[in-house]
Amino acid sequence: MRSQLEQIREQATKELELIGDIKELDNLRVRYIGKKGELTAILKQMGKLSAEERPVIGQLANEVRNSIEKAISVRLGELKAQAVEKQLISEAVDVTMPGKKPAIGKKHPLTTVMEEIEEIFSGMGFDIAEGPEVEYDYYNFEALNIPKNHPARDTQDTFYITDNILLRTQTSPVQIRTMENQKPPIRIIAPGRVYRSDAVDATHSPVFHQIEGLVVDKGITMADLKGTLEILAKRLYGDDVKVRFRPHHFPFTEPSAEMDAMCFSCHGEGCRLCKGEGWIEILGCGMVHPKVLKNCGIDPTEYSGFAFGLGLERVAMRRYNIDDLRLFFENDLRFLKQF
Ligand code: 2U9
Repeated sequence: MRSQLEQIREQATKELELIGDIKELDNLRVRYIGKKGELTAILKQMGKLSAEERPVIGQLANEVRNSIEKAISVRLGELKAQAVEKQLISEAVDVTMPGKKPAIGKKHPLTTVMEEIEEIFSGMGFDIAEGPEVEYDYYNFEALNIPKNHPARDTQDTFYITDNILLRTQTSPVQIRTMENQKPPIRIIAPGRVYRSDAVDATHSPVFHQIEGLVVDKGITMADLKGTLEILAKRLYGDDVKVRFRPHHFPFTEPSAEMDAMCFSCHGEGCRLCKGEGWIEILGCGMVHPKVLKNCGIDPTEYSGFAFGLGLERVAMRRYNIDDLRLFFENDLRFLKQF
């Protein structure tokens, strides 16, 4: 029995050296010192021994068990260290490698200018209102004092879905809807996409963007209109910009006007940029027509208002010196990356 025990110790020690992973190591432990292991099998035969031999062999068996346990734990430590080392090597990061620059997109120039104008009006206490691009004829034309046979329908020809549903030609329907649903005081801008049945060229597109504004309250006058729009011009083009208001006609405003800014390039002398005029047209505006207020259930004898509208593409073209409107919609990265 003594020699059997010695043999187990020798064999286990030899095998341990060959073991390559933790699972194999556990199998070995079960095989030698587990409940059904070789050492236990020998101890079960202790009954056959004499009373003198039993404590001696018992002590030896304990020694063998302890030494195998110790060797297993040493080997386990080695295997764990090896595994960590292997993982460290496989997961090593070469911090000297050049990094990969993430491809971060940019804002479209129209978005940048739109947000800038929204911010100017937010700063003056305006809310931003939105509405559907597919509209009823009533909201796009009729409520705005443009009945079926009005000549303005020619200049604002659009895409019809049915006889009375169309793609909006202006964002004005948003203001009509707001007036229907909200009591004055009203102070909103309506930015968004609009549609017209125009052929594409350097200055026309069947899809473009407008920002319109509406203020309705008691005692609103042309002075409020001029003051507000002059602030817009100064914020967009600098404090020294000079503006003028020229009489005009729109069916939905009375009186109506167009606001020009003195040419930034020639300061009124006349040059290529302003086509010899000395002035550049910025927007259209006017006092909301009493009929339009009435159409929305607002009493024109009690309330008055002003409105304005400007084309976003034209503002952005001036800002970035772009001479072809199509560039905004072609999504050519060589163009877009410049902003
Ligand atoms: C309501 C009442 C009045 C909005 C207005 C203009 C003048 C105007 C054009 C500028 C260039 C359109 O993009 S463009 O082609 N717009 O000149 N727009 S007053 O007047 C309104 C709007 C809503 C209820």
